[in-house]
Order: sequence, then C-alpha cells, then structure tokens
Amino acid sequence: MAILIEPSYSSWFGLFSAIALVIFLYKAVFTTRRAKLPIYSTHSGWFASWHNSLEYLRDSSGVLRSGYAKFSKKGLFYQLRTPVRWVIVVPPEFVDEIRTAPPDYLSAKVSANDVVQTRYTVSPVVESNKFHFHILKTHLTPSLERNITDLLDEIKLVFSAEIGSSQDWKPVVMSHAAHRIATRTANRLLVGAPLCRNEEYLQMSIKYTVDVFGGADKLRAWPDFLKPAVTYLVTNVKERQKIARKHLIPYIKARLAEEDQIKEKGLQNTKPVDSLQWVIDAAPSAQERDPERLMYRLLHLNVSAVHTTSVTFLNCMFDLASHPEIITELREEIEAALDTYGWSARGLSQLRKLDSFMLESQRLAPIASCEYSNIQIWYFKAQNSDLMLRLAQMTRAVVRDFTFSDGTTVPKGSYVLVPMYAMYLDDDLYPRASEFDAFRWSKLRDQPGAENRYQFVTTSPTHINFGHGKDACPGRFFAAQEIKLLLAHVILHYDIRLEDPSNGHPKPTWYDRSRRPNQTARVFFRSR
Ligand SMILES: *C1O[C@H](CO)[C@@H](O)[C@H](O)[C@H]1NC(C)=O
Ligand SMILES: *[C@@H]1O[C@H](CO)[C@@H](O)[C@H](O)[C@H]1NC(C)=O
Ligand SMILES: *[C@@H]1O[C@H](CO)[C@@H](O)[C@H](O)[C@H]1NC(C)=O
Repeated sequence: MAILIEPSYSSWFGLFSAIALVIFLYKAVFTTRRAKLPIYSTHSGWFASWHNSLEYLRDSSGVLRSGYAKFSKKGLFYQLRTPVRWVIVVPPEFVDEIRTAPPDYLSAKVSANDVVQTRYTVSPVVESNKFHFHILKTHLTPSLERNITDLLDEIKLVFSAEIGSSQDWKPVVMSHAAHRIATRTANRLLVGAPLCRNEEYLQMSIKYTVDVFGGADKLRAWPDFLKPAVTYLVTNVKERQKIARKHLIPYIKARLAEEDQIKEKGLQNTKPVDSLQWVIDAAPSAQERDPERLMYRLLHLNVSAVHTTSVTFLNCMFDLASHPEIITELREEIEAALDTYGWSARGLSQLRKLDSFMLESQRLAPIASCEYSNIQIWYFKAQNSDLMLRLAQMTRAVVRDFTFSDGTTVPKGSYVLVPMYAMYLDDDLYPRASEFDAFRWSKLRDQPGAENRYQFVTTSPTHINFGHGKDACPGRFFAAQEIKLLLAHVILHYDIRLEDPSNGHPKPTWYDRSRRPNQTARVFFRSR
C-alpha cells in the first residue's frame, strides 16, 4: 500500500535518498557475500545493482517473470538484487525442499526475527511467536461459524450503508467500499457492536492496516539507522495508535477490573466470549496483561484478520464485475445451498463454484509477487513478531550452507524466496495460465477422489498464497468464510458490472513485492 508523502517532506526525502545511496553503495561493494549462481541483471556498469534494485522496486512482478523465463523455468537457481539485499530465487520444483529443510539450515524464524531489526522498537516487544496462530485457530474461526447470523446482520447493515439499494445502476469506488465493508464485518466479530460501527475506530482500523503494510513497503529500502526517522515522515502509525489507545485502553482496563472481581468471587464461568477475552486469557504472564500490550495484540489480530481479507475481497469484486457471465451460475449454487442447509458452515462448504472463483481470483491477483516480506516489516516486528512469521513463510534465511537435491548450494547469510506470481502464470503448472477460468478448480474437484482438494484454503507446493506446511497462515479459514459470506450477499442482492468493461480487471500498481489493487476503479451496482 503506498503512502503519499506530503510535499513539505520532499526535501528531507531527497536528503535521505542521497544518504541512502551512499550507504547502499558501501554495502554493495564491501559487505555482500554472494552465492556462486547466475545473476539476473538488465543493467551494466558501476550502478547496475542500484538500477536493478530500483527496477525490482517498481516492477517486481515483471522482474520475477523475466527471471522465471530465463532461469526458474529451466530449473535453475539465480540471484537477484532487491533494494534490501541479494536474494536467491528458487525454481518451483524445489519449493517442497524449502518446506522440509531442517530449520537450522533454512530458517523461517530467523528471516522473521532478524536481529538487526529489533533495535528499532517503537513499542513494547511482544514476544510470543505463536500467539496469533493459537488465537486464530482455536477461537476466531469456530466463533465465526457459530455466529454466522451475527455476521449476516452486520453485512446487511454495512451494505445498505455503503452500497444502498438503488434500482438504477449506481457507481461505487470499489476500493473504498470494499475496505469499509470487510473491516466492519471482521470487527463485528473481533470487537463487537457498537464499536465496530464507530466511525473513528473504523477509519483507524482501516488506515492502521494500510499504514502497517504500506509503511513497511516504503521503509524496506532504507538503511536501518534511518528507519526510525523515515517512519515519522512516511507513515502515520503513531497517530493511529493514539486513536486505538483512546478507544481500547478504557475498554481493556474495564475488562481487567471485571476479571479481578470475577476471580475474587470465584465466578470463572461468567467470562465474556470475545476477542478481548481470548487475548487476556492467552497472556502468558501477569506482565503480559499490561493494557498497552493487550491493545497491540488486539490491534494486530485485527490487522491480520482485516487487511488480507479486504484486499482479497476487493480483487474478487473486480473479477466478479469483469465476468458477469458467471453470476447466474454462482447465484444458483448459493440458492441451492441455502435451501438445503441455510446460512451455516455446512451451507458455505457446499459453495464449490464460489470457492473456485475466489481461488482463481487470488491466483491472478495475489497480494504480492513473491513470498518475501520477512524482516522488512521491521518496525512492525517490535509489536508483532507472529504476523511477521506468517508473512515470511516460504522465505527462508540460510543459517547454515544448504545444498538442494540438484547440488546447488546456498551459502549461509543469504535468503531464498519463491517467485509465486510467476509460477501462477506458468502454462505448464496451470493450463492456459493467463486466462481467468472461474470454475477451473471446481471442475477439478468434480473428479472422483478430489472433492477436498483445490480449495481456497488448501495449500500445496504450487499454491502458496498462504504459505505451505505447518506454518501456513491459520487465518485463511476465517478469511475464506468471511469473503464467501460477503460475495454471496452481493450475488444474491445485486447485479454488478464494471464501469469500463473493455479493459477487464482494473489495473493494479506494484511497489516492491506488493500488488496494490486499483484504488479508483468504479463498479456499478443495481439492486435486484
Ligand atoms: C481490533 O481492535 C479492537 C479493539 O478491541 C480489539 O478489541 C479487537 O479485538 C481487535 N480487532 C479489531 C478488528 O479491532
Ligand atoms: C455470538 O455473538 C453474540 C453477540 O454478539 C455473543 O454474545 C455470543 O457469545 C457469540 N457466540 C459465540 C458462540 O461466539
Ligand atoms: C484504475 O482503473 C481505471 C479504470 O479501469 C483506470 O482508468 C486507471 O488508469 C487505473 N489506475 C491505475 C493506477 O492503473
């Protein structure tokens, strides 16, 4: 997510850039230990690696696709200069070897917990790595399934507020609406009503997420010692935290006081069932029950639940609007499931075509070009090492020289990544890969024995949006259910189309590894 830089900062920014260039050149010349592998480069001369890294910054998807054609497709490893460091790009056939490599060779944890970054703490360190994994797995998903009626209630309200029920075609700036809809719906589950509807809180919740991800994008290219200063210039994280504090600290303090009362009176079973309670119950020690720390955890539970869901939902809306021909078929499937099972987890699991559509949308419009974020979300690290872990899944820091089965050795100190988006566009992995085929996956599931494969939430060596293996993102179940409910609502209640159907899915922009969906494209809605 890009953050706009105010003009008054531009001279500062120029100065910083100059300093950054010097540091960069110093590092490039003196400090990198490189593997003996081919290098992808489209420039030559002294500044080649600077140019190459800028090119990557502007168009990582293009760079990784060219590299894919040149090397990965032939099963070759290669090296690439990114703004932060040299990385080694692993061809698709070795993804599984990354997953199964012993962690004292290829470490996801080290790539997420790079020591250098921990110096720049902007808030109390939250150490328990598995914290959100645990909460998402044991609480959030089951609670969503039990509370579907609650969510439907919120979905109805938020759609009537954001989209309305016009009988004529009504244009809606989809990015804006999608974020508000998805965030408020997730917040209903996380903070409950009425806070989920509080305008200031909602805004904060959306922007905080955008700042955290977008800020990380902006900061990634800076040398470490400038990051604290740059944070102030290019992100508003602190401002958002202030608003969060205002709404959350009183709420948390009241709950902690209630807890003490409950303990005194021995009434354990009257505890509320909500995300604040989960966060409190999961606090490993009295020290961790500090309201400020609990606040960050709540906030970041939101971030992990909200950001990826909003973006995925937005891309789905663009694809749905670009393919009006599939809507009737989806509608029939939803109506049939509702007739038999009502709004329930069971009913949602019948929506194979919708699930297939979502998976196809995510394949062609992923959140990033590769699974590579690890330590660059450096300032966020201070507050939430677990989210980092989730983002770093298929990226590994090489902590001991590691040799792949073809004999390629990656040296200690380097990083390996997987060119996810380039793989998604490979015709050999996905027949007619660049074609949007909404029911590609449900057709495959119709084959005997494949009923449970090829789902939005399934991971495999070639479907790594959520990582793959034991650290795969646990939030995907939650996201899948929420997005299904939102899309089902759209499909049942509206006809939709793109404002500008001739160009198909509105053009995104890229910054570093992140794909940012089009922020201005409008979708037309008509109530049915
Ligand atoms: C997010 O922040 C709020 C504040 O309670 C917190 O209570 C909630 O559990 C977290 N989730 C969201 C989405 O806000
Ligand atoms: C469902 O939501 C209601 C109200 O929002 C809440 O009181 C209840 O505890 C929730 N149920 C479950 C099982 O989470
Ligand atoms: C967003 O989409 C609109 C409509 O398709 C298009 O005119 C505009 O150029 C796109 N924006 C970017 C940044 O590509």
